[in-house]
Amino acid sequence: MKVTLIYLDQLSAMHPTGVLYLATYLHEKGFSVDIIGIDPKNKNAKAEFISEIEKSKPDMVGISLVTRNADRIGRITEVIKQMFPKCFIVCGGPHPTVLPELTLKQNPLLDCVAIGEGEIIMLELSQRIKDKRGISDVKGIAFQKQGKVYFTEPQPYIQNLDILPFPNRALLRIDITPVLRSPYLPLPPPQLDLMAVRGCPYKCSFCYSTASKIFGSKIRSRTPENVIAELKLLKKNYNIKGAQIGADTFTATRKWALRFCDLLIQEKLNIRWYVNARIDNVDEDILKMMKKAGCEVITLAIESGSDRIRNDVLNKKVSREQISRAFELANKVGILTQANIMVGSPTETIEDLEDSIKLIDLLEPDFLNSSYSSILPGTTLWEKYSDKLHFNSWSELDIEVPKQILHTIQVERLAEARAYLETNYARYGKHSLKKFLTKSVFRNIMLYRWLCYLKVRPQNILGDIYLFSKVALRSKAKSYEEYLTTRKDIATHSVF
Ligand code: B12
Ligand code: SF4
Repeated sequence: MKVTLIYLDQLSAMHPTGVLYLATYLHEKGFSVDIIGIDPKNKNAKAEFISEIEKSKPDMVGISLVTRNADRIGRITEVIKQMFPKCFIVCGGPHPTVLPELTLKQNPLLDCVAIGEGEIIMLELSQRIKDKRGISDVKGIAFQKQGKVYFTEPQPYIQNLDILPFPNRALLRIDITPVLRSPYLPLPPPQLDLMAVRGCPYKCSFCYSTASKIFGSKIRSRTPENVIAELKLLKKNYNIKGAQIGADTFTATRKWALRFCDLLIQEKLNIRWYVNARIDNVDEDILKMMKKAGCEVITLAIESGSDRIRNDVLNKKVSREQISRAFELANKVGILTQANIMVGSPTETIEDLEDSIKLIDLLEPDFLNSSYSSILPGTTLWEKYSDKLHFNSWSELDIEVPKQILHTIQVERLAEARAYLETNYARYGKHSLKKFLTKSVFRNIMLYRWLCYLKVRPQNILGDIYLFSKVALRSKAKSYEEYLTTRKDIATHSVF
């Protein structure tokens, strides 16, 4: 019995954690598993896919799907069914989880869709297919029969996440060096990411309820011991020096975070790490402990400098005071900060946008991640505003293509605001040189990173310098106002 899992994206920047979890779990349960990555940007993708699937000879295929790739599965299922008419095809991941019925209706060749956490669903489906039994009693799926969609009972979440084996990257059967040395994270290479926690109790309108439909609104953590064991294994297998500890909100369960840091200090693994945390649940003690345990960078999601947009529209529920305090404390303990900011949220005005820029200029984060404020299916924003969006295909709902935002502000103006912020605060931003000269933590992490590169890939140091000269030296303006005066073609008023 052969199961083939398909993931759509470039595999060179980060690994598909969900697919790796599914593949490893099935492999451990005795199934033969293949992973095929399809890079939609590759011109030869179709030919390469045909050759891969030919070699794979699957009895069952599982496709992992985010919304921006949802138009592609029609063609993928056609190829599979033409080559292997008896092959059972299931699709899971964020898109079918939030739009199960529509995914089935738009893709009649799918045998079923999986809703939410996938390990148990995949195992039960594989066992049924292997034993040639029906699937209608498998919990957590939806399927079509004579044009009608049927839902089974929800699949209960796995309560003890420690039962899951660590994602086995060898199953990817590709060279993982580019990921180990990716310039993506501000950490020393080799670096990898792992997922420590599942579930989120918050209700940010641009995300809720997608994340909670996948993993529930209750936080389920692996034990700190189990996460440390995975870090040790990654250290042994890949000699990692940097790690991203994935958790929707690392500090949300304070006791867990403290225990994790404590163990990491005892183990002396010498791994520098990076996490996301919510502004409203960091304090000095926990940040100090994190720093002591090797945390170098923390992402704090501000999303908007306008209180109205941040709290009333995006439902982030964090105050300006909490934001300032969180950045102040991180600076104090010596953890580098990365700010997440979104532009183009529904009802955003020029004044709101300028509030965001002013706040960022005030906080001076060490790194910055900017994006358009996406309205994606399954979210509260989607329920409220999707009828006002103008898009022709799912592929247009990509956070880098501003079709999934309401254009209350000219898109050029939004792009300029992002460019200004990125020019100043992204890793190779204008402020990097100042930070390199004045901030020892920033300097140390860059020097350490270059030291590691010297051993594994010296040409990357030149790459860093090139990026810095390209980004940071591009803008000469001292303030946003001055920056805008250099761009007279940009309208300075809201569209309505
Ligand atoms: C980390 C992350 C990333 C990382 C890495 C992703 C990775 N390692 O796989 C990066 C930065 C690369 C990324 C990129 C993007 N991301 Co992202 N990302 C996340 C985040 C925070 C966690 C994902 C993760 O690793 N989860 C851990 C694993 C274990 O879970 P999982 O992948 O969901 O898989 C489980 C289930 O979904 C299910 N499952 C998944 N696939 C399948 C397939 C089958 C057959 C079955 C049965 C089950 C199944 O079973 C898995 C195990 O339980 C989520 C938010 C969240 N909390 O889920 C957003 C999220 C998945 N991302 C999102 C988006 C929009 C994107 C981008 C499109 C953004 C962009 N334009 O660049 C790209 C798309 C990349 C891609 N092709 O998948 C959205 C998706 C929304 C949607 N409707 O599509 C999410 C849900 C955030 C949000 N709330 O809006 N992302
Ligand atoms: S954005 Fe983060 S905190 Fe907000 S609902 Fe999504 S996962 Fe939870």
